[in-house]
Amino acid sequence: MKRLALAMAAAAAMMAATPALAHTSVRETNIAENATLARAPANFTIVFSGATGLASVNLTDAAGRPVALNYTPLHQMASSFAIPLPTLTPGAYTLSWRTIARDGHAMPGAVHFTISG
Ligand SMILES: [Cu+2]
Repeated sequence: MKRLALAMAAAAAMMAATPALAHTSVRETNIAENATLARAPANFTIVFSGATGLASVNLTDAAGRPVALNYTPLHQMASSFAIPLPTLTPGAYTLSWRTIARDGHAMPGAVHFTISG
């Protein structure tokens, strides 16, 4: 068991060290990290460096409570996505997402922002 655990740790380390050729990175979002906005834009837009699968998008408030989003992940890869945002009351929010790269790896990302009202 110990040998297996070591082998798995070594494999994980090798995968982590592999250049992320198959992965896309976030090129642009219309909400910058730590932005303070008077009100939320109609859509959260996110552009990746290449086609990727957007598996999930979640919005939570300052207390960590989920805020419902009217967004159904596409079943196809794309390099940009627009997620409709509801009207948001003043406060701090976190938008988080998970992309699935062509090689199947999940890549999380998030932006934190504040609605000043
Ligand atoms: Cu990968």
